[in-house]
Amino acid sequence: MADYPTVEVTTDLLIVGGGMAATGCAVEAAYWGKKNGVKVTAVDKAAFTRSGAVAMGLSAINQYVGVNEGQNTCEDYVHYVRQDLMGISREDLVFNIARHVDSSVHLFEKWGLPIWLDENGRYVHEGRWQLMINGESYKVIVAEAAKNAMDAAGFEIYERVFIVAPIMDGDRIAGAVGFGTRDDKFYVFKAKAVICALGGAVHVFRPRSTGEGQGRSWYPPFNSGSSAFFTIKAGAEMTCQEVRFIPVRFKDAYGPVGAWFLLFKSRATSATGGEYMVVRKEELNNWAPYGLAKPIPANLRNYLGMLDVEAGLGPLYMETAEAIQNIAAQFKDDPKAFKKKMKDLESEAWEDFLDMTISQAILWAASNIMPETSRSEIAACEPYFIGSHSGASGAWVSGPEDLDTPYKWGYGNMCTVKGLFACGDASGASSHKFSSGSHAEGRFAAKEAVRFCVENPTMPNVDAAALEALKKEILQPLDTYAENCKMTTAPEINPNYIKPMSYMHRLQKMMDEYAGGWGSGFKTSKALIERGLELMAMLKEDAAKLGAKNVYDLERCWENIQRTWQAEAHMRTVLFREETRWPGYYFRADKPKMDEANWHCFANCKWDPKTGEWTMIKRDVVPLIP
Ligand code: SFD
Ligand code: AMP
Repeated sequence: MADYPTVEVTTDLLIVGGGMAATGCAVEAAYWGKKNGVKVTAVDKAAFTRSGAVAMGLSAINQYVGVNEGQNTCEDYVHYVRQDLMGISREDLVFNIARHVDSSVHLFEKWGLPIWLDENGRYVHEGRWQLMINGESYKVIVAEAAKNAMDAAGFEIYERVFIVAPIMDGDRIAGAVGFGTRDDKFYVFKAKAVICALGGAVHVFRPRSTGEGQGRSWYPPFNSGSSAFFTIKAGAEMTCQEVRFIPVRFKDAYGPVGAWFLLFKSRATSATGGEYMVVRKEELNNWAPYGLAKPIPANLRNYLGMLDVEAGLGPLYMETAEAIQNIAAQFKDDPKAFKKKMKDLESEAWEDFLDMTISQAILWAASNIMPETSRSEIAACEPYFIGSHSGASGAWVSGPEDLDTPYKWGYGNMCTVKGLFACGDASGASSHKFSSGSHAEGRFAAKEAVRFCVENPTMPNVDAAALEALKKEILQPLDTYAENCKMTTAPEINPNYIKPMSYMHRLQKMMDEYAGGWGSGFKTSKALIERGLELMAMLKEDAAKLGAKNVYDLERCWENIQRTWQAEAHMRTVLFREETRWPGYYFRADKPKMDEANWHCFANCKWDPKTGEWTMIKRDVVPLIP
């Protein structure tokens, strides 16, 4: 076995992940942990200050309810999410996040995040729920607060440790294992409770950006399905694994569109100039009641654009020039004011990208796009798994104790596995939490997890032999490579192992062609998924033959194995749900209609660690409020 010394860390509460949700966990756990004598430890595969989806920054906070300002109520937010997710959401979870999110935003501001203010000192809204920020250092600011809180409480953060898998004591969580990405060590974290906040999954499907554009994606390529893998492997019930998210973005560099649609009130059009949201309005009748209420769900907005593309009316465009001119038009009688407004709008347009998707600004510059004079191409991207944005995949977690909800089996945000909690992208059916809601949910989950530790003070048992076997399995790709790499002159090609890049391409091709990726026009069917699952079984056999040249390769190997489990949960659930509910995300061509009578429910799944069998489960959707 590769010579990796084992480092053992014993703690009470382990937080895995260091993104928006985990930083929320850290500030709250530090406070409650210190107060209650519960030791807290956090682990991130990167560095807290620049890890996860917000690494590059963001230009907006997408969830702010504004309860104090009397702008909205938490009930309004529940209605919004119910509508956007075509009726399928855990309203108890959505409500709980909504009632805590404003305080997270106020903390961000206190910690130094510049939120745009108008001339009356009020937050500038991008849309009803969204606030504009100067957010290039958003993650640094939020991470610093988390690090300070952990530090002040005397708790440790491990950075650059890749978490691979949970460790179990029967059906109770007992910790997690992983390896250092720079120090060639194997880490064993033993804990009474674990919060999983390992982000979403990118590059499960073939991306649009391949070849020279490989690695470019909307969501960060380093979010690779660790949350799904971790919770599935622990035996947790999962939900909404079919509800992937397809963002529509500026083409090829994935620049955000929210500011254009909401702040600049831009239109999106086909090549011939038709506005698909207007031209194809009739189509929305087929998706009633959701198609007929406002705001029109994100997947239906996507779908109308996709119909234009299918009809040969592509490319699609964001009418940036028209939108800018429309806003500046109010100053048309004052040339000086007009010029100034145009300049301001132009810089806001560029800043929107420079705050969060810098490569889009570079691409605009490189391709002579001037937003005030030329329109710019948009396109539906490849699918992503992200429980925090407009998708919904994640673990099935317990609702808050004080709410009247049937979904309660323990502590708030605890999975169906004792002691295992999930939040952010890792928890499902509670979409539209975004960066701020993920942080708020993390705070709530951490408080509950500390309570779990106080009320369940015995340390779980961990079988030493099982741990040693896990270590061997995790380091196996290094051994497989070392034993065989001399057998061919080109070490990339070898009959005895598969390199992680080749493996990833195989996974992505399979998902694209059989599970409705962009290459298949986002369409799939029972027969395609069944064939995909046959190929998946063979891919999983070959996963045991992954070869890693060094620790970086080892990380890539495990990221891809984790993606594979996310992919399998997705295919199984798409197969299970015999209808099309989210056209624009995916289309079951053999079941082209929504079936409210039979499928107005959650489609859950569960993998049994003892038998290796998957079970599919229907769960009722019970509204929290009328
Ligand atoms: O414009 C391991 N998001 C937006 N949210 C907003 O509020 N406003 C926006 O403007 C947003 N937009 C946006 C967004 C994201 C991106 C990438 C773009 C644009 C380009 C969404 C939010 O960012 C998102 O909702 C939250 O960040 C989710 O939080 P969380 O904690 O669930 O995920 P994370 O922040 O990515 O953190 C994951 C962490 O896990 C670590 N990790 N650590 C150890 N071992 C492993 N195996 C690990 N695997 C992952 C990561 O390092 C990271 O720390 S817009 O499009 O709408
Ligand atoms: P995006 O940049 O697409 O992620 O959008 C940012 C925010 O605006 C998210 O909360 C989206 O759900 C919302 N949004 C984007 N476009 C629209 C639209 N056309 N109508 C309503 N909400 C939108």
